[in-house]
Amino acid sequence: MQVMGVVNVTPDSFSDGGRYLDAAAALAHARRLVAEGADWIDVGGESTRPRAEPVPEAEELRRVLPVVEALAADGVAVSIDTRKSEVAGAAVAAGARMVNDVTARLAPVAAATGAAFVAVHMQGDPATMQDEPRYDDVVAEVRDYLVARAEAATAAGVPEVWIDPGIGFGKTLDHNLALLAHLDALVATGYPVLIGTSRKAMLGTLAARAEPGGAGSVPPPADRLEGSLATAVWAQLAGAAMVRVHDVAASRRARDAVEVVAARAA
Ligand code: HH2
Repeated sequence: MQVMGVVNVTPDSFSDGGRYLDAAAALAHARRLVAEGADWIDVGGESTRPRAEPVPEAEELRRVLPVVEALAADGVAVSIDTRKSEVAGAAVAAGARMVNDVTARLAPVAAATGAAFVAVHMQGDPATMQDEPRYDDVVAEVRDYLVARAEAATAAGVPEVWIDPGIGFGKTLDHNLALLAHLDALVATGYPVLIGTSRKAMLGTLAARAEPGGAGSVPPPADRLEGSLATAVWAQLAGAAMVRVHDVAASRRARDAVEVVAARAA
């Protein structure tokens, strides 16, 4: 399983907003994640957290392009996390090799440029997605949607298509847990599966519940490492091909430890 390190060049991302807004700080952080063992760096210039403010295209380009360009020049495998085709296209021209799109609509950019493409499932959009998410059968609906997007992307000429159930994107805790519990349904599609649980709200809720008496306080995003690692290892054991994480060193060590045991079991 590969590890993708998150670099948010944003003022408002839910866990690290504002820390790497300046290109030099973002680049230094990305290089640290590479040194810690990240296989990919996912660069984003617009938060997709619930109720995030949309970012104008010129501003998003200004945030991400210098970071993408410098990392690509280092030989780093860079993914661009965007919902805008112009940003995806410019980032690939600057050296990004993967388009990570939570709207699952940017396959044409990947097809035209030869980049890999991640189709992510999201119900609604970030402005409203957590208001009242509903599914009859969340696992089947997410799987069928992702397979349809992946087939369309392949038919359009995308050379490498990934699928991602979009943990927290228009999903309740129960929906997220059902998707994690049945990751095998996504793995069985044959498309490589990417999972992003790192520091997300569901882990804060679970951590609070796990305190004695079930009445703990919700830890802030940076204090959700245990849940992030546990769910990354869960995804690894279920056959996920990559996890998208903020804490690369710890995730990579956990991944490696599982691989050592798995090799012994083989
Ligand atoms: N989650 C976030 C952003 N991009 N991309 C994929 N493929 N899968 C995910 O689960 C995913 C994603 C949200 O996390 P983060 O980037 O840390 O926060 P924000 O959107 O607030 O910048």
